Amino acid sequence: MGQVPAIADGSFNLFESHAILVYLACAFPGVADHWYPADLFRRATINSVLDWHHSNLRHGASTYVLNTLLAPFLGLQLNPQAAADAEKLLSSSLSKIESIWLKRNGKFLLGGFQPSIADLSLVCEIMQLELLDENDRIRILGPHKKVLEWIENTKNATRPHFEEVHQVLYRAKTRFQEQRSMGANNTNSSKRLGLPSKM
Ligand SMILES: N[C@@H](CCC(=O)N[C@@H](CS)C(=O)NCC(=O)O)C(=O)O
Repeated sequence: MGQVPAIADGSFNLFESHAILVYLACAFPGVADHWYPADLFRRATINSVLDWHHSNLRHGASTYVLNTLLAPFLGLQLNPQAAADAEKLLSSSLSKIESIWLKRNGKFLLGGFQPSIADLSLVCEIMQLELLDENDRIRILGPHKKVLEWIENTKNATRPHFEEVHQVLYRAKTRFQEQRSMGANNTNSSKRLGLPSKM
């Protein structure tokens, strides 16, 4: 497919992030139940959050980051109208996460005290906002205190792996910050920023 993420487990190849998460949770007996519970209702709810994610949170976050930052590095033009529309979808998605799935007292989605693959997928989606100008990031995320708390809970629950897998993102963030402070964030060479070819 030419897309990331993708995995190869022996001769079995798989793409699509959510299919990969479900496969990994089911393929290895040692994976704790809370990641993708055997209980039919909890599992079905997690599946519904994962499906919702793609056309809401992901669509909003990735379209916003593309049209405010990444487009020139992919040979595309920034589209302010698409960015404005995406910000609305992103903000309403963050509000829904708070009012529907973080409304209970638990530390994770669906009121849980341990994370599931839905926490991993949704928090990792939000992490791309780290690349944004700080003012934009605070404007979008600042009003969502429960979301900020939940991101920290997910980081803490998955340390040190969380920081390890986000190293590429943090390096790109530093490069963007350097470019901004040099007043030269209009470069059109992803190589100069050391960005991975697929982000
Ligand atoms: N629905 C897919 C989306 C994957 C996706 O959009 N991958 C992007 C990077 S974030 C990609 O590989 N783009 C390169 C391309 O499409 O050629 C998933 O959840 O895995």
